Amino acid sequence: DTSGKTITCRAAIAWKTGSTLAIEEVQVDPPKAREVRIKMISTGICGTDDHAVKGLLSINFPFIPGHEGAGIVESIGEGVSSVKPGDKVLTLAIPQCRECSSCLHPKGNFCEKQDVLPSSGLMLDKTSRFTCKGKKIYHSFRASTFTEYTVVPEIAVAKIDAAAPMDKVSIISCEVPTGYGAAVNSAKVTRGSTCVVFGLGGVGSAIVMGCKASGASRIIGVDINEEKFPRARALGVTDCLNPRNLKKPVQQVVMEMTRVGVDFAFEAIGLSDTMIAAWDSCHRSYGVCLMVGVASSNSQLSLNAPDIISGRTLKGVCLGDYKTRDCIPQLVTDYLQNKINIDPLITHQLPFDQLHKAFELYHAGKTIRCILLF
Ligand code: COD
Ligand code: ZN
Repeated sequence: DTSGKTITCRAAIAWKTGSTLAIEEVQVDPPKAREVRIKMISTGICGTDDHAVKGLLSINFPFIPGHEGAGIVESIGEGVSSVKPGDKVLTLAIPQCRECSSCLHPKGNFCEKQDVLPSSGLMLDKTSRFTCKGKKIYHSFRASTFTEYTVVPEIAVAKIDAAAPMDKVSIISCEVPTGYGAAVNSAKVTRGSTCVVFGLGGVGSAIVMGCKASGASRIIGVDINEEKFPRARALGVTDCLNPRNLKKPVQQVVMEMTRVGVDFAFEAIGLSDTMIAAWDSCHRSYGVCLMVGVASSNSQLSLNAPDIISGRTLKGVCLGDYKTRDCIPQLVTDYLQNKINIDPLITHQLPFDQLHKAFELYHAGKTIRCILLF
């Protein structure tokens, strides 16, 4: 029985900005009050983790990356009531405290207890549960899933169906709600509509799935990596555009293709230029532009101000606007009941110790999602 004891296990540490991850032996403290220690079973590699490791987000080093995780509760701290040891759970990059302004609002999901923007890398009591070679190691995004064991606040844990296949459902912790949810829940894509999706990586592919499931009749996919096109077409993309092979700005091409602009535009890259292109691709009166990509810290977005009056909607969205603990477990159940199929989003599965190979495949643009298995 490990409960109440420090666990020594393997974890990946980002020691400093831009350095490659190192798999190290770490000490994981027992969970304090209202915290949960989880034995990780699988974790996805999300674009946001790569951004974080490269130092593009405001985050403290050294830290243990990863936020898209599925695991089993190993032990719980005092006062934890929503999960117990042995439960299957997902980690949540955006918690749901059920007490703050966002949680109490009918629409809000960006809980005040989140630790993404900015990221302190600390638990709610402002301390860390990880040590390596005597040094304090920071957490990331209330999760840190590139480790055999992690500690997270209870408000950042979603209990899921006991029948969930744990080697796959980790992507329902982030990629699926972020992408699919942006289309079906935030934008509420309408039947017969025209959509454009900038970025056909993991999140963009999940957006395409959501547009297709909502009955969009035309889905334009934009990516600079044409290797992403066949898979995107299989998910429902009807037209593929590579901005690097166009003679005109991509938004102008989208305008010409649709004559009036799209009903729904999604940005899933995290760059200001593609955010502006998405905005400019929208119908100027009723178009809706959803910003899904996480941009680098301190980057700015500059839009033509007079144009805004025409009626378009610009909306940021995180995790599909889902109140995470309330809604994410249902996505797992929907998957088990064949209402959504996440399988096409998973292109690779590798053992945790092949983390470097997984990042190489990601950087080479070969993956939609690579899941690491513990
Ligand atoms: N033009 C067109 N396509 C581009 C460009 C460009 N200039 N640059 C890159 N791309 C393509 C790449 O070829 C790739 O196919 C795709 O964009 C990006 O996909 P991935 O697979 O690298 O990244 P994802 O899909 O895993 O991650 C998406 C984001 C990178 C947008 C990332 O910001 C993110 O994870 N957003 C989710 C935000 C969220 O809500 N997270 C929850 C809290 S962390
Ligand atoms: Zn909250």
